[in-house]
Amino acid sequence: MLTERTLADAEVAALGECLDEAAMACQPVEMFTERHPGMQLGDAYAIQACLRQRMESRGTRVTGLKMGLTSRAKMQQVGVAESIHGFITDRAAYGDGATIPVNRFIHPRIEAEIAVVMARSLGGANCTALEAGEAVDFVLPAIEIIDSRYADFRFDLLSVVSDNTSAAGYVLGGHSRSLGSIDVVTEGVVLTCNGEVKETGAGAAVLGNPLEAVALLARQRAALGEDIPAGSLVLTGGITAALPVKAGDVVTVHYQTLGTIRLRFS
Ligand code: OOG
Ligand code: MG
Repeated sequence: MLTERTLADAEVAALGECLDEAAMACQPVEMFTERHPGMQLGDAYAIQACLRQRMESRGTRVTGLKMGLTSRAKMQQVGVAESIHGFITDRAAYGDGATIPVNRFIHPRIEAEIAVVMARSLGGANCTALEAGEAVDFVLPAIEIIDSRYADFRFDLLSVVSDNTSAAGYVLGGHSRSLGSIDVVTEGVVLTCNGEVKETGAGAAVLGNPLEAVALLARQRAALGEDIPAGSLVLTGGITAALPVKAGDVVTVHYQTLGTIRLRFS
């Protein structure tokens, strides 16, 4: 249940503050679920909402939403087998071809993702992939930069939801395409680092169809009394395992029809 809660508001606020400060200081914190054994998924989403309020109060604008742990490769990599969602912001957006200092993060990893922009709002407890497709304006290739605020990138379901699903940055690039002109299920992706192929996959890795991830996002938002607003950018989740990056790395993600995104880390 996404709304079930046991923590007091003051505890939720304190945990939100702890994660917010960890991200700003680039200092990892210990996972806190052991200290709150009765904590529920609703508490974790409440801590995430608190983080969002703190960022918005500093002038950060939410640009969209992201799904996480929507592919088997991702679930196996972090040992959490449930799809989750978080939010993304204007301060975390980088341009294609950017050079990004790794010292802005604790232990960054990159992910190849298919992104969509919503033409209209989408909601509903029974939202389907078909309805999701009808609400999509266009499709874009994306790289997400994730950076867990927990030591050693180790967490459980409630910790990672609280930590805004490790969201830390994103890059859009390539070409935008209408849904009718691309098959997001068979869209292939090749991720390279320093000229070496590191990961390969296809859109189908994401819940069988990235539009299933958009529909699941709508259902999860509905459970929280929210929708996916019109105009939102939605990252549908990493297709392959995430790749850790270090200073000096040059990474590219080639999409079969959506084009290529390049990044350098310094
Ligand atoms: C959680 C975030 C997962 C994705 O695309 O699966 C995520 C993590 O792996 O740290 O963004
Ligand atoms: Mg991701």
